[in-house]
Amino acid sequence: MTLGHQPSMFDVAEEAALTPLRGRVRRHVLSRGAWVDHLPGWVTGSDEVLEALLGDIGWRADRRQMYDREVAVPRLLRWYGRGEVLPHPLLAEARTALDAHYAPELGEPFVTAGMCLYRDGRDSVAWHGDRLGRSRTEDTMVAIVSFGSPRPLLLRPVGGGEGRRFPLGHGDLVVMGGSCQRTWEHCIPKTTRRVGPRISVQFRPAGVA
Ligand SMILES: O=C(O)CCC(=O)C(=O)O
Repeated sequence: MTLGHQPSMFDVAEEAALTPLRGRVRRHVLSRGAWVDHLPGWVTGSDEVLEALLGDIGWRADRRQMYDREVAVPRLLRWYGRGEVLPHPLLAEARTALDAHYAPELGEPFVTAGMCLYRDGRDSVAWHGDRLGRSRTEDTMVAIVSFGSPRPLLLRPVGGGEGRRFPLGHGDLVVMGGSCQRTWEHCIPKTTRRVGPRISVQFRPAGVA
């Protein structure tokens, strides 16, 4: 992968490491049983994780049907199922830490890791909720760790209402929980600003997609 990436001037730690979650994650309560937890800078030394993810890890370009034509999905995708070895050890540590922190509330472990590569500002994901699996009918959590160029995650209530905006920078954590996938929608909008690559790593419980 030959995407231009400038090492961060702010994240000078050499080895990737996690900072504590307890007492530092801030919960933002949304409406109708939805919430978002946010922890900027959860991972330090994120450059080495980004470098690994920008390597040849099997990114694929997807296509989808849009009315009568097939169009390219504007981002690259890589899906890690249960038991698949993740491309950097920090990611396995992150999943373990998320399990330890959220298990009492979630009641089950995070199992899959979906990854999206936004190559530049033209890549995006449109408004949606993750409602293909159990999340269509059940409360759940989707934990996202972001690497690379900052991009905002926007949220809005289904059916209209005031939205929310969470900036997602290098090493930041955001967790969408409760009814968020059913009662709210989220997106990563395109931008005309010159931005470098961003990779989103999404941890989900089994059967949530
Ligand atoms: O890029 C992100 O952090 C969000 C990705 C997302 O919403 C999805 O893949 O369903």
